[in-house]
Amino acid sequence: MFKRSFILAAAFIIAAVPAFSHELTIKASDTAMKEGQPFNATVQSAHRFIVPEEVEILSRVKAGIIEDGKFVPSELKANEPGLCIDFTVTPKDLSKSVILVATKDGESWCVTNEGGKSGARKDLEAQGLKVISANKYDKYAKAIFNTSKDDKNFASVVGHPLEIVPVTNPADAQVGEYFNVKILLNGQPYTGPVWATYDGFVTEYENTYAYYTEAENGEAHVKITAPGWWGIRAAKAGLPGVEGDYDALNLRAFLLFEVR
Ligand SMILES: [Cu+2]
Repeated sequence: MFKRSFILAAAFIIAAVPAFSHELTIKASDTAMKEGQPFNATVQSAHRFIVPEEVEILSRVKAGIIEDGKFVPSELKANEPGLCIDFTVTPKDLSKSVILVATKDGESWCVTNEGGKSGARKDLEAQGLKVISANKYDKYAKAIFNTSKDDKNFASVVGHPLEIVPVTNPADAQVGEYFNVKILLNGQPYTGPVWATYDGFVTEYENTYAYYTEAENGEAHVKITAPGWWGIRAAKAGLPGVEGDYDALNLRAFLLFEVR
């Protein structure tokens, strides 16, 4: 009897866990970027792109600017009414494109007989819970601003474990043409699914993208179909976990850029 109700409870819990988790993106609050002046942006977590939906736990998130190849973190502020996290950067050099990044350390997330719980598998088991699965979802977002035709900085690799790097200069992106990217998984060419969408494409439905392709040997090609802010996404599930903490590591990456 216990066993049967446990299985039923487990089946219900698994069904109740969304197939897609929140994705991490970056969106500007200010329109114009000026050298040496504060520029306001947000870290967003949502199922619809790019519509803010949830304020992430601040301690798990980092966001800021890449300067001279190094990450300079900004102070993060929870924006409850805006359902996002606010941060401010001060770009020092607008002779080249500017890269903003956000990362989320997902920590271990367990599906248990008492529902979804944050925490290491061994700690939850020590509390008497039955852990059905333990996953870590780490997320990486990178947004490119102030692009120009003679710039090379747009193609900088910032070193995220899963990273989408433009091959096409965003300043050259055009409706009706391909935008080429390379995708790196721990520095090696990624093979797997790639989704893309643009701001405003679909705001009613979750997890709905304008474009799908698959990267082969780290190369993917996205046909641009509208002007505005685009997001290209890659995901890698089932990487090795850490014994007692989580069974599998899952990586998600978003690249954001504007097609003018
Ligand atoms: Cu979610």
